[in-house]
Amino acid sequence: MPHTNAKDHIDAMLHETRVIEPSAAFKATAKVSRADYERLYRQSLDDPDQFWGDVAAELHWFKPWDTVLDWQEPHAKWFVGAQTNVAYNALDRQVERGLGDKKAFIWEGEDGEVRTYTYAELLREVCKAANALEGLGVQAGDRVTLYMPLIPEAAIAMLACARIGAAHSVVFGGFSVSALTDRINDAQSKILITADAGYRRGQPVNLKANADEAAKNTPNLEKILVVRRAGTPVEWQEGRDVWWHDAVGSASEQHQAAALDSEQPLFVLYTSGSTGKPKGVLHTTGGYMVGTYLTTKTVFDLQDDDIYWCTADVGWVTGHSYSVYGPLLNGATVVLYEGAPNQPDWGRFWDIIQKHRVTILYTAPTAIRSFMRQGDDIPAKYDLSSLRLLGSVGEPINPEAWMWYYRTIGGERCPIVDTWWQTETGSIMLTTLPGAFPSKPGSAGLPMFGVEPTLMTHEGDELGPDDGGLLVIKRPWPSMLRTVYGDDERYRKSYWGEIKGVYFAGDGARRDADGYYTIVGRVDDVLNVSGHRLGTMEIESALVGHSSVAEAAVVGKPDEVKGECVVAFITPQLGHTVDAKELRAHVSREIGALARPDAIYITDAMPKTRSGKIMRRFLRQIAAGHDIQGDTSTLEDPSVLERLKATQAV
Ligand code: 6R9
Repeated sequence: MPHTNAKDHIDAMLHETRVIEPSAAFKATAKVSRADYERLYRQSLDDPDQFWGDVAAELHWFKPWDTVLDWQEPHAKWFVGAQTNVAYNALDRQVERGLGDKKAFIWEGEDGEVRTYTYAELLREVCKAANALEGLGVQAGDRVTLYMPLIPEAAIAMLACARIGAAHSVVFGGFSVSALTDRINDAQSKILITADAGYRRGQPVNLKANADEAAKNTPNLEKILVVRRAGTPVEWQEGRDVWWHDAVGSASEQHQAAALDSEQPLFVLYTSGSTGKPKGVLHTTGGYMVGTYLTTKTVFDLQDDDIYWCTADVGWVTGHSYSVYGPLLNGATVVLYEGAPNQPDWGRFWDIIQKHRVTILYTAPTAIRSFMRQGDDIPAKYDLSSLRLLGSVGEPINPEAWMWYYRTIGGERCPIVDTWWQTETGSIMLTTLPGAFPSKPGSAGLPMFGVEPTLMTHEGDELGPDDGGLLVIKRPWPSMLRTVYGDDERYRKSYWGEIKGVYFAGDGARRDADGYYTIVGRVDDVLNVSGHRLGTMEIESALVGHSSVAEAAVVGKPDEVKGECVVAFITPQLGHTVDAKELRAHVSREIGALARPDAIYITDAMPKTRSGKIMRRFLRQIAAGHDIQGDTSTLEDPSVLERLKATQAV
């Protein structure tokens, strides 16, 4: 069963009995009432064609669909035969319905610079960027890699790709050269879009220098389009490198959005799995558009005058679905913030909320716990009265952090939506719609429209309430991943092959008598560090790639702020000494700083079974400082455990 959270943490969630009702005022204007939810949810399961057809009809299609769903397990096609364009729906449609002068983006740089774009302005920029990309030879069906800071050009580039039918592959700006290289090669991108540098905690991060390094080992890459963000010096390769302000700056403002097949790939986004290298999760056009449109509208109860802020970087799926596509498809005003939450100090988020009169805040538990540690007097200095709804995503939120968020940030006035979903699901799967249901701190809640979850054993037996089990989804939904890019076999095996006939999410969960799901954590070898997914295998293979390391085992350890942190056990190569500092730098180079081990145990032997398998469950106990529990008799040499317990981590 789930091992990723401390036992007390799970206990706290399972014994949490508080029920927090939305206020009468919130309910009065809410988009979806409890009765609406019950009726629509029923319809979404009983008559999915009607339900999804009605939702899709709120958007623009160049050609209508012949069939809503074609399901040949495990492959789904949604809105079969239809043609549409996500960027057209996000921009042109909004201008056509009179929202041209409404603010689409309010962007704030870490250095305090503010830029705003109306829908009409954003449409113009996206048209120019689409023309520029076509001028560089990008065609429908190509992949374009983005390696960018959270600047408006990142969203503009994504939308420009969507407009011409090229799939974007956004690589988080914190990933290393080697991670970038692998992702460019896996997607076979011919074009990379980057910036000279982005800002992180006041320091420029030289993205272009990393891009130059990656370009040495990416034979298919032809062009690098570079946004000037920081004004830092860059190396330049004539013929290959192109400035954004030249190519986009001189491009025409007229561009006709391509009428794309509903199943045209929209983006690839790499995420960690339990085995091997990261998987390129592939999402397509029509279904993803409908899923993010509906969930943004209902979960965030979007009203015309909301100022909506999702703090996720576009390098993660939350940034795709809820900083860019979902809110723009709904014509919302979206705040984007480039930098760190503690720059220049821990009041930065509250300052942004006060300044821009943010009404909806969507952020991660790890951020909430960091703020909580800084004390209540920091948020108390700011006017947070504009807020009316709060959201949480990325990892389980402990009830203590939930209550702090509710009281200190939300002033006991704002409902909290705890949203469970994944890169693979594309949009929110479980939550409590804010005006329809009470929340229970720590529990994600109920299924969204069209989502049919249950709990199962590994053998595929369904479990009743209060039995912890594996969270699965029993039928396809529009925004689900279509495949793993270039590896359909891996798609079949990882998602629809683990348990026959259902989608296996990789999470363990419980369900209470009201049908609320509480997620207790991953059941596979995936860690969740500050809301970011990392495969233990990925980190292990980075570690053994270092000349001083013979063998490595990586486990997660509960962490008060990050949720989980990385702990590595290392046996050195004969005749080598392990330098922990160097090893951490090595992992940063191989994957990125977020994968750097917090603690490293250097040992002469690992606890192994007689067949040579490392027993990670004992390593987790040691990392957490717990007593050894469980049967140690299968170990080849039980004394290894005693020696490990006496070892100091470095
Ligand atoms: C959206 C996103 C997915 C994994 C998922 C689960 C964890 C996400 C959660 C949550 C408990 C929530 N997770 N939201 N756990 N409560 N509200 O985070 O996607 O990066 O792919 O991570 O994150 O373990 O399986 P992704």
